[in-house]
Amino acid sequence: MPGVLDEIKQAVIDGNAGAAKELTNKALAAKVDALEIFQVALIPAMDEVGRRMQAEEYYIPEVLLSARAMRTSSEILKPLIAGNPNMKPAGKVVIGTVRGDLHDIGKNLVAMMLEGASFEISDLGINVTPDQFVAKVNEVKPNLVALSAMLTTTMMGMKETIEALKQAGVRSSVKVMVGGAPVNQRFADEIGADGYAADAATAANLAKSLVA
Ligand code: B1M
Repeated sequence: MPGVLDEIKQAVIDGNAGAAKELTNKALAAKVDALEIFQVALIPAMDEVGRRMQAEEYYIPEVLLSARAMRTSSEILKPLIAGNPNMKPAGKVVIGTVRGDLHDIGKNLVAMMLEGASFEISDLGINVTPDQFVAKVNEVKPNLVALSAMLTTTMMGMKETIEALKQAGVRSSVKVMVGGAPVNQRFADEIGADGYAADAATAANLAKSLVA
């Protein structure tokens, strides 16, 4: 049923959560497989949103609307997909804004793009201490730890978190990705991160390549 899948994809790209919900239910009523909706409509839609963001055709409001539409549809699909052996998440990610830092808009965008790229997300929120990152890593055994910072005064929290992961003996079992306005590739290299992304769309692509 390619027509309705194209329509769902377009609804997500357009950021139309109402249409995404209605069309997802319509597709399910027509016996379209939930996994197929995910793989053929939702993931390609978020890929396109990422492309538009990088091309500066989409800005934050459009991305937030698309992410909300994607979530509306994926909340309907997730219970139907759970247990399907073909539904492999791209990987698990523990994400958070580092200690002392209360900014979360960019971090949330990154989390949404990663979710759109079919990563399983554990979002620790803001003001996350190195110990909290370590505890979550021990609990969920992620492939990737994603650290966000928006202040020059908090970016060293990324280094401290990497050190804490080393101390806890789990650094080699995860990749660490960093980002946020004051962060750049040089800083990422200096603190021993595995990757740096300048924006949410790049972060999703980087995450895919880091866990590949
Ligand atoms: Co604050 N703030 N703020 N602030 N704030 C900035 C960051 C600042 C640049 C403003 C300024 O002075 N021009 C400045 C930092 C200066 C510096 O350190 N160099 C600043 C300051 C100083 C402060 C306070 C200290 C102000 C005060 O109290 N005196 C205070 C600190 C509080 C704290 O954290 N302890 C503070 C507080 C706040 C609010 C709470 C009021 C609010 C945050 C609300 C919230 O997040 N829920 C706020 C806001 C909104 C901003 C600005 C205006 C906007 C930030 C934002 O959300 N941008 C910001 C100025 C600005 O940027 N114009 C500013 C939109 C967002 C989508 O972009 O976060 O950059 P961004 O995320 C991008 C990329 O950076 C990247 O992808 C995202 C999407 O493309 N990215 C990643 C982010 N994380 C990533 C992780 C990755 C990869 C990419 O991988 C893991």
